[in-house]
Amino acid sequence: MHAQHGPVAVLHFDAHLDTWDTYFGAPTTHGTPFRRASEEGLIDLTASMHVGIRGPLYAKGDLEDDERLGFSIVTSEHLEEHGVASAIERMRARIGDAPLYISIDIDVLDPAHAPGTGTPEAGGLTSRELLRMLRALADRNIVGADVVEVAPAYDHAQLTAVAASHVAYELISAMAPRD
Ligand SMILES: [Mn+2]
Repeated sequence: MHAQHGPVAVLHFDAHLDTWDTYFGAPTTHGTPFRRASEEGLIDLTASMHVGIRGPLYAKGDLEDDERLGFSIVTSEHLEEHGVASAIERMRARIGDAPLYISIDIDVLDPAHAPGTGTPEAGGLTSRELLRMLRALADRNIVGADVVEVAPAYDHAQLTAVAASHVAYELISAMAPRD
């Protein structure tokens, strides 16, 4: 993405920051990708954002590091207190017209909506809230996207599969108007 577009705004939906330096002692894991990307200069430090954060912090400096690495945060609590419209307003203001990469960890959803994932966290978004936010981004300059952390072995009644497939569908639809 960077090779084609330069530094991209990363809009990261997740319960967790994923900007840790190491995770279980390893520098390249599913808890560290955005620190590595920021260190490599791949991310637009003025336009990136996490949404749905509520997971554990491991060190006092986690939030300061995260801000230095280029992210602002819409927490799960902010969503409850101020609603989806406020979150959308903050996202759109932060992203502007930067080339946008959307990364969705399915654990951003509450385990009631997506139980099939490796590190579930209570108190998350509903699938309705997530889909509405994605639809509100269709006029942004989306250059790429991913949906990660779906673990079918932990799924029940295909709840997670249904949520993740609709999320992917919305992402593709949001990108469709571009040529
Ligand atoms: Mn996560």
